[in-house]
Amino acid sequence: MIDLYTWATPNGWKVSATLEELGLQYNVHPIDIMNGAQNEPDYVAINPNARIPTIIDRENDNFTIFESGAIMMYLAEKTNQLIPGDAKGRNKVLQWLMFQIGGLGPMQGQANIFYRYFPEKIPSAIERYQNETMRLYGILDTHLKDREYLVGDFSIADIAHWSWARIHRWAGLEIEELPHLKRWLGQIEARPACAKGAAVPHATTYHEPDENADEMATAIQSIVMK
Ligand SMILES: N[C@@H](CCC(=O)N[C@@H](CS)C(=O)NCC(=O)O)C(=O)O
Repeated sequence: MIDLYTWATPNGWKVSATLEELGLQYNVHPIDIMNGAQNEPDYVAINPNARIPTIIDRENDNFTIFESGAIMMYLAEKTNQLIPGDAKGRNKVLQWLMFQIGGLGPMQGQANIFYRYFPEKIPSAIERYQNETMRLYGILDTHLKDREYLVGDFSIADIAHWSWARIHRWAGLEIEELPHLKRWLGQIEARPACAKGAAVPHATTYHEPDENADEMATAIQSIVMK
């Protein structure tokens, strides 16, 4: 059994969707980041960065892992699924996974911050991070032009990018002009396991901001400004 410590955000979905796709049994421990649960000493003891997600693999000497990408790699390697069996294929998945961890995640995260949460609206900061996120979406779109998935069969690289790109509207971005990205997003959204993972620990409306968006943004603002 695996213990998953998470909250309803893209980095959390990366792991819950991976667990669902792999059909692994797991217990969910919600870490309410809006109320500072990530900073509690018991949690920081398992995640020194005080961020979600974290897992503990009870079947492997309580092996504890923080950083969503490292967790995804561990789960894929544990099961030999969602990652190719050959060295080059594995490295290709790692390349796209790293591209998400070092590129899309941080850039879209900052676009969210300046577009949604920052109390002062700074047009140049919003533009910078929205433009950079769109540039990265464009790279994914071009790559997906001749491919169903990022690397061969569906893999953890797809789950990682989908978890972020699915909430492009939360960053104020539309992808109508990126047809391959749009097609791929729709394909993954339609996978029952991914949809289930994206509702852990509870469903959200980040992907389709509604009339509650301002209220959600104000609540999140408090953790961003700390
Ligand atoms: N590099 C980390 C980033 C994790 C991260 O930033 N998690 C966010 C939610 S998406 C969080 O816990 N935020 C709480 C806070 O900012 O205090 C990973 O990929 O696991």
